[in-house]
Amino acid sequence: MKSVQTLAFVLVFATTPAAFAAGSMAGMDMKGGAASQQAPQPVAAEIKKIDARAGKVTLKHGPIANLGMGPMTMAFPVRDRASLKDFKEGEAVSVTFDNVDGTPTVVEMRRK
Ligand SMILES: [Cu+2]
Repeated sequence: MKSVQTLAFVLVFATTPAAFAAGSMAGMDMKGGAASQQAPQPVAAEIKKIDARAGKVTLKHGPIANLGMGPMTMAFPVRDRASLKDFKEGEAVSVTFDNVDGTPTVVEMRRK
């Protein structure tokens, strides 16, 4: 019985290393903040500028609860930079953000 429980414990962590690492990073960055407990949710945004070469997009975004960030216009690195060719400046999008290596990053972007 004991070995079965140990195996289950190992499997849970072995199958979710990225999610686990991201969660602990967010917790370090925002100690005591309730925001760090929240899973990333899509946020409404408008594309202001695309820099495909740098893999960055400037977004006018609404509040990003999981990053504890209010509404503003700023540039973000994009995890899947090749996806930037599918978008144009001025488009309304729905964007999911997360901390990647401590940097707020676009992890998913969809046209509205
Ligand atoms: Cu911001």
